[in-house]
Amino acid sequence: QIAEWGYENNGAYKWPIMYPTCGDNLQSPVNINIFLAPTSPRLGRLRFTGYNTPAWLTVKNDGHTALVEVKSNAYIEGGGLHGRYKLTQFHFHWGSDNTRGSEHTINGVPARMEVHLVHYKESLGSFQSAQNFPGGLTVLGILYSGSMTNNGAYNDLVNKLSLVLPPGSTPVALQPQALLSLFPPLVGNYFRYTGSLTTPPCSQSVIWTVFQKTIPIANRQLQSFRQLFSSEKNVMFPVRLQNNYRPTQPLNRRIVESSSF
Ligand code: SG7
Ligand code: ZN
Repeated sequence: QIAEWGYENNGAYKWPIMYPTCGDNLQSPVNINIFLAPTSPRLGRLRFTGYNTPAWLTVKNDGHTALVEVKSNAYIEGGGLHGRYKLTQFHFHWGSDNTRGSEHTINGVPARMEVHLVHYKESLGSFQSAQNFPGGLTVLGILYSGSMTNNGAYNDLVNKLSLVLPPGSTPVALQPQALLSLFPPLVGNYFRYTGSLTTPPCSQSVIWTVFQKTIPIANRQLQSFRQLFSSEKNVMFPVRLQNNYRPTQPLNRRIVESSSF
């Protein structure tokens, strides 16, 4: 029987055995040293279409993350990207406590959660075909920071997580919501590098954009993510889905650049 990939028991270190690309040299996530990131004149503002009007969203627990599928049309272009990219889903990586959880780290420091907005190049037709082309995918990453008060934009999502606690549960509709209300840092400065999916098969097809500003989130809201169950099982007990982040990977010859506007 083929064991499924996961995060438990240093899971990420075993991925290259079954998924050789995970051992390749353009992998994600990475640490971003903001003092070493040169500003690139190529990296102007990203342009967003359909991010400001209410989007149809559903949330599910896929066993590895809380996955929000986007049923409305939302696109990005500009910001050094070639062509237009369509948003298909966003999902989260979080920790068991506030000292860890994000995949990217800034100056060596992890954040408590990170969201990934997954886009594929529209001209390649579908996510499936785009994921095998260099630059076929572009993922926007935003980190979260602590807050004493609830982030109201997340109330509906957080409440509905309680309806998808088991892995593989049916998707639940969210109230239609403007994406920019969930992700205000999207309009700001960002870092850019070339990398991969952070889960198997670790395809090296992703142009990564990580934003400088964070999104505030209250501890009790984060706790709702930590209540979900993982698709990984110990012999007898279901395990909570926590620390579903991959450790940072070597940059090798890559340079993380900074936007300029
Ligand atoms: C999460 O991260 C899911 C995956 C995603 C993976 O496990 O969101 O999504 C699906 C549909 O399985 O994998 C192929 C893909 O998008 C990796 O995405 S990430 O690099 O942005 N973390
Ligand atoms: Zn991700």
